[in-house]
Amino acid sequence: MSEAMKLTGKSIYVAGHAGMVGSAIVRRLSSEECQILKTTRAELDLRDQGNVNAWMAKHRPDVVVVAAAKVGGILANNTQPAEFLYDNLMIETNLVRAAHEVGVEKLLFLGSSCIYPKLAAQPMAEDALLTGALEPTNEWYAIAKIAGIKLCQAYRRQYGCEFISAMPTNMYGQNDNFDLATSHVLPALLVKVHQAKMTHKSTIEVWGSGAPLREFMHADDCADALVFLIENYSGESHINVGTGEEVSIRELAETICDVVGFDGDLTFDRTKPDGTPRKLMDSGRLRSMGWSPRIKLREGIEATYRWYLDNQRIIRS
Ligand code: GFB
Repeated sequence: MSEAMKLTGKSIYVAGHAGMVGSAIVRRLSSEECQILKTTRAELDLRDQGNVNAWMAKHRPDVVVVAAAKVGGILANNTQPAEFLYDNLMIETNLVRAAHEVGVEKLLFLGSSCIYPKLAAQPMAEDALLTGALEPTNEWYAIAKIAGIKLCQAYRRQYGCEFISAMPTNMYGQNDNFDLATSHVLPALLVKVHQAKMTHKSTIEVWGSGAPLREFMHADDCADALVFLIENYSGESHINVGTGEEVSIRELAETICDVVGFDGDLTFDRTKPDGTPRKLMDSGRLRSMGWSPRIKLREGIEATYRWYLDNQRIIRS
């Protein structure tokens, strides 16, 4: 850890501010006295190097948060490998290089727990990176995110840039993607269970065997950890951001049924992939710096369901 960075008076570019994590970061930063810079996809295509360079040269932010990414659940990752690799590589390389060119003070790059090998020892510590083969359903996304970590390390080593990386676990919360074909499991099951309740169905379909274990973190907890890292962490290693608690997909589905108030049965579609059998991160480094999560899974699911009910008309589904 280096000297703490104060965000007061800084201009902070949150790339990806409309997404689940980006919007949570913007909410979290609203309590700091800083200026938040945002760009919409229509204003600035982050895959376009020339436009990113020009935007960065004009606005010269003090801090950049790379929360923009092409993201999705297991099926989207498995069926759109080209975009998951290309879009993510372009977004991160354009932002990192442009940030260096204009002398950004600090940059935070966001990755994902899928950077670790499919069969990594659990819980997965930061040094498990590149010690084994990746999970095939998301290796395209994982390779792009590993390249992003390495890019930050390379600019730090060669040019002394204050570029750091954080690897959040599976996240959920408001502004998530609720489209059943492309979403992650938690929003997908919320929608399926809600629809089953409303249409008086007797079962809902869960993909895979229900046995995989996952660790879930509410986006607001994650945003708090990310701001903590910007303020307090400087180093070459990426930092894991997780809760340390895992549940099986079956248990998750049962909790969601309980929260929504649906007492039908679960059926398991085993033609769909399970993906990584277990994905629990060792977030000991972050804990030892003094940060801990606050939102329990059930409480976070309840809040997300309330948000979903209030925003059904405007959300992507
Ligand atoms: O959340 P999810 O799509 O992503 O799936 P991953 C987690 C588990 O939930 C898998 C099962 O075992 C799915 O088969 N599952 C059950 C479902 N029902 C459903 C459903 O209706 N929809 C979805 N989507 N899953 C992603 C990676 O992996 O995690 C990304 O592909 C990224 O690259 C992200 O790393 C955090 O946890 O398997």
